[in-house]
Amino acid sequence: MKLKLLIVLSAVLLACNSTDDNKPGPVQGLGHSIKLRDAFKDDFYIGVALNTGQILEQDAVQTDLVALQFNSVTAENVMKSSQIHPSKDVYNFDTPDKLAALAEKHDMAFHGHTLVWHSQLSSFISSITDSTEMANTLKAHIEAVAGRYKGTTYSWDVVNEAVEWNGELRESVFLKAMGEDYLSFAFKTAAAVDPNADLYYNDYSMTGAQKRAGVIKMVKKIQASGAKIDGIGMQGHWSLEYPSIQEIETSILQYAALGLKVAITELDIDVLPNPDGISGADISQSAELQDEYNPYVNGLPEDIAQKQAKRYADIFALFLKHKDKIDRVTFWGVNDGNSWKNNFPVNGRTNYPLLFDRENLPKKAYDAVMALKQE
Ligand code: 9MR
Repeated sequence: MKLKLLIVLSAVLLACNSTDDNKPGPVQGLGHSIKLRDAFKDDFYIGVALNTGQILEQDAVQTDLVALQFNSVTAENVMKSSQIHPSKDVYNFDTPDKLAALAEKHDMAFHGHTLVWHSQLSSFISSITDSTEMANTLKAHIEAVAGRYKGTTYSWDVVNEAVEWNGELRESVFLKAMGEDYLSFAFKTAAAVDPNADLYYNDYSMTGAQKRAGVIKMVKKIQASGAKIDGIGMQGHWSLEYPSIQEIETSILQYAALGLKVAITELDIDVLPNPDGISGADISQSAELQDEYNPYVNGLPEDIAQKQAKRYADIFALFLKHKDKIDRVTFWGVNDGNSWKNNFPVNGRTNYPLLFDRENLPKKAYDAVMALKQE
C-alpha cells in the first residue's frame, strides 16, 4: 500500500518537475495545438468579441486562448455610444485603446462596433429631436471615435440594426430627427474620417425574407446616394434548427450581389429550448418552467453537443463554399460561460453557444469546425 502511494507520489512529482518542453503550456494545456486562425487563414478572418475583463487581460488562460485562436477582435460593449461617449464632451477611450493595442500586438483585424445604434445609446443623444443637432452630434461622435482609431481599425459597423423584421426602417431617434438621410450621412461621415476602413451595415435576423428585402432596398439607397458602404454584417445569433442552411446561403448570395463583402459578425448557436411559447408566464417564478427552459444546468448532454457540432460543421461548410464572399466570421464571446446567451431571452440560464466550454477547452463543435480543414 505504502509502495503504491510512493509510486503515485513520485509520478506526480515527476510530472510537476518535467522540463518546459513537456509542461502543458497554454497551447497543449488548452488542448488545441492547431488553431482556428491558422486553419482558416486563407478563407476568412476568425474573430471574437471581448468583454472588459478580456480586453484588460484579467484571465491568463483566456488571454492566451484569444491570441492563439483568433485573428480579429470586436469590443462586445465598450465601444458602444453610452460607454465610449456617455455625455457630450466625455469620452472613455481607456479600454478601447487597450483593445486597439491588443489587436495590433497579435496582428488581428480590429473591428469597431458600433457608431450609430439606437440601443445602448448615450442619453444625451437619445433626447435629440432636431435634425441639424442630430447631424452635428452624429458627426462629432463619428469623428471623435472613428478618428481616434483611424489606421488601427480594419472595419466599422457604421450603422447597427436600423431595419425591422418586416423590412421597414426602425423608428429610431435618428430616423425621427433626420429621416432616412441619417443612413447615408453616417456612412459618408465615417468614410471621410477613415477612408481605408471597411464600412458595414450590421443587423440580426438577416435571413428572414422580409427583413432581407428591406435591408437590400436600404443599402441600394445608401449606394445611390454616393456613400461608401463596403459590407453587410449578418450577426448570426442562431439556434440548432434555425435558420436553415438554405436561408443562410440565399442571404449571403443576395447581400454579396450588392457588390459588398459579407461578414458573419456575432455568431453563436443557442442550444436551449426556445421559450417563445411561454407567453406571459414568468419563468423566474416557476420552478417547473425553470427546469423546462433551463435543462442543462449540470452540463451539455452528449447528444446535444453532437447536434451542435454538426450544426457548426454545416454552417462552416457553407461559409467555406462562399469564402470568396465572406471576409470575417466573428464569435460573440470567448467561451460558453461569458456568452450573453446565458441571459437572453431568459435571464440566468446555462447555455452553451460557443466553441469553447466554461473551462476554455475546445468542444465537439470546435473539433467539427476544424475537421473541415483537415479533410
Ligand atoms: O453581448 C452584448 C451584451 O453584453 C449587452 O448586454 C447587450 C446590450 O444590448 O448587447 C450585446 O451585444 C449585442 C450587439 O452589440 C448587437 N447585436 C446584438 C448583440 C446581442 O444582444
